[in-house]
Amino acid sequence: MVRVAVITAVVVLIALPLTAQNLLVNPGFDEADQLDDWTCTTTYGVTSWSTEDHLESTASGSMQIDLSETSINRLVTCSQCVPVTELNSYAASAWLNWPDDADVTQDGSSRLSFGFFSDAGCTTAVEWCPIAFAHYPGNQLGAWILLPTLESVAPVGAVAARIVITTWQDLANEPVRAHIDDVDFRTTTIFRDGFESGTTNAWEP
Ligand SMILES: [Ca+2]
Repeated sequence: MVRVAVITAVVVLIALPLTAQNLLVNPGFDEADQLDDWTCTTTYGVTSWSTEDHLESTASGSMQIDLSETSINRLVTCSQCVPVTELNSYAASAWLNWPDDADVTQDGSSRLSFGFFSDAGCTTAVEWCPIAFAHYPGNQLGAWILLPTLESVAPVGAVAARIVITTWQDLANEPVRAHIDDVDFRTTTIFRDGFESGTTNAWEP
């Protein structure tokens, strides 16, 4: 009986897909009152930590973005710079919620994007990738939505990528609030041999 159980366990382990690790730090905003490792720039906007969690966990929260009604050109951009390997493919996704809150009118947009850079500090861009948009009206209030997953291959010379979430107000004098949670950026390349080395050593006959 024990032997059967061991064999079953081995089969299950073999059947599990290989998954790469999320390269972002603090992607789920698990610690209260902190947005550590995210770099945010704001134009008449405010970022804060919220108890609202994508999975309704009491042990985690999200990033809250507030755009006030009293100014123009309101915008918040938050990003992280992480190392990548050239010619590997990468995918990015994020969850967003426009809360159904009487304090905000909600007429805003948010976009997810990422770009590849030739330096570890993400200052010299090599290539920017397609963008995923969310917009209210258009999305359901108070519901978490998954922004469309973006995928792209790191070009030759890329050593880092910057993952960027930008949220802005579409109409003046209408305050906007958004929650961002469970941002994900990881390689989708499990095995790659582009035969750059001049050998086929990675392949078995
Ligand atoms: Ca969370």
